[in-house]
Amino acid sequence: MKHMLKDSQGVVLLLVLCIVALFTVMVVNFSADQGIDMELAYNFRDSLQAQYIARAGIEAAVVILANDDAAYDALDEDWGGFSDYAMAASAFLEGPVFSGTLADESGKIDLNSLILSGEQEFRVLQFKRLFDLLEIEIDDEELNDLVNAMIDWLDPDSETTFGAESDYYESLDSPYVCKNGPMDTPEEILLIKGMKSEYYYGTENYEGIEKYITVGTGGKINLNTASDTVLMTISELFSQDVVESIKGCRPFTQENYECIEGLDLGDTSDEMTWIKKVIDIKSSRFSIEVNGSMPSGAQLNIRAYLQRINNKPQIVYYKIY
Ligand SMILES: [Ca+2]
Ligand SMILES: [Ca+2]
Repeated sequence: MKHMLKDSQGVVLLLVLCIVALFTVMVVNFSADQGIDMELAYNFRDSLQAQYIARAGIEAAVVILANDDAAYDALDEDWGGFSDYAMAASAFLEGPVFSGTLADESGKIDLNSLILSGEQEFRVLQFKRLFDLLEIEIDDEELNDLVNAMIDWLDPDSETTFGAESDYYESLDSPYVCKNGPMDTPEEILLIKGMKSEYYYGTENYEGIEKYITVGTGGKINLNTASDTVLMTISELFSQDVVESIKGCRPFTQENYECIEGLDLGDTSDEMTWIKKVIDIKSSRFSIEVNGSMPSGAQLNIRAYLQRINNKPQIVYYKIY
């Protein structure tokens, strides 16, 4: 709750103002509509209001990130307290509830980076290490096949390199074409040959990869926000001790990693060159999930991705569900 002590009133006020402003418009409109089927009207009003609450949350996230220092990104900044602000804003609304999360996607593994030239060997190892760390029940051959199919899914050509291209996907009962380009959402991995829903969502025996993967970040890992598991996927050199040291150094506000113990950054090996290339202290992409709900039970969720382009957050993906 440390966020609530720092500039929190301004952010909470922003959220409340966004929501109340939209609410007022809706209430005025519906007061004039008497004489029609009131129950239908109330249902419609509630679901529309839920949508406006959620939309206000997205707008608030954009404003918070527009005012954020883009030089570094860490959870002690305003955006890191978004969930707390949402809770505080709901307290002002007396009935309607607004909740949401704002997360740094650069704390996760970017699937689209799997085919980056010069890095593919390390990217493949990183992806396989994730399955290993989560103790996902998949054998080496199946994991190899999955990686090859992912490479074919992403690469622009239609030549199968031990994976699968459109000729395979078009032969399925519900056929579709191979993407041959970057994925738009991480869930797209579920379309790829060899990927099973249990690997993605997990089972009672193991956790799935869902919360550790992303797309569109460019592949850098933000040391300020990455989970222990994601940090350990970077290299075998990221032992539990190194991970603890990284967490002790947070927040990194400059690209100065000397604080980290147990990692010889002066080493000139390929492994260390890769590590230095992949680690970062900032994010280019954030995800936001918001829910607006009314006392009647009407509710609506919005998921959006915000890409930071020239230091300005822009919505690049938006889905209402
Ligand atoms: Ca920042
Ligand atoms: Ca291809």
